[in-house]
Amino acid sequence: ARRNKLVVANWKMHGSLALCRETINQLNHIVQPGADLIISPPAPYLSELGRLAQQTGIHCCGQDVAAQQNGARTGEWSATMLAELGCHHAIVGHSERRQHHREDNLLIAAKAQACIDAGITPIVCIGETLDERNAGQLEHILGQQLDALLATSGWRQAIIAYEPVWAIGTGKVATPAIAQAAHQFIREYLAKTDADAADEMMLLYGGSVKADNATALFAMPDIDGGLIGSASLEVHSLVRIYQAAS
Ligand code: G2H
Repeated sequence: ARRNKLVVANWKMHGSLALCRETINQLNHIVQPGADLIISPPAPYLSELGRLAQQTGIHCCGQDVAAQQNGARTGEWSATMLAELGCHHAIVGHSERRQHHREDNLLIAAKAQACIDAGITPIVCIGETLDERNAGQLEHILGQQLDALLATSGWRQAIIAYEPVWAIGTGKVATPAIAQAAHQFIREYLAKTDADAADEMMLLYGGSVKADNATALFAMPDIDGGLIGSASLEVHSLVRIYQAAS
């Protein structure tokens, strides 16, 4: 399949209204049809970012979402609400959510399905820790994470982000070959259930992507773009990473 490239800027708990304005102002001029650009700011900035991004081709994205569409759940927000703001995507299951908020594969799958039910695309994060990789558990861990997603009715509409935990925020990027091997495993694993869907689904790499390593990563056949953390907070480097995808 000819899949578009996609760059997702995950600001995590960083940024400001000024960064929303600067990012849209700088990226607005360079977005092109062949490569999509999505900005995922902290939830309080989504409304303003969505407003600024109107008619630019840039989209906003939640960093998380509840598994329910509404209810007595202080501190959470739903996929329906993100959709109302004009978000087309939400990240779910980021390793920081798994680690700090004890999210497990079942909850993450429920969040992914909640997105699909509300008409937005979940960006489902999976990946192994260094201990798991060293113990030869890579395929087992990815398989478990994927099995939970495959049990949902809407999995074919998801985007998957492979983020090896040892590469997140550490500056230790996976080599293009290591990342490609994991992506190929993921695509082949999905293909066992539906080969056509697996061929069309976007698989993003995340973990210490920078302006100077993005080109080689994005050139890999099963890497369709990136989920960018710290490098997305500097507009100049986000511009270069986007250009590497386009
Ligand atoms: C991985 C990534 C973005 P960073 O979490 O999701 O962050 O690029 O800072 O490693």
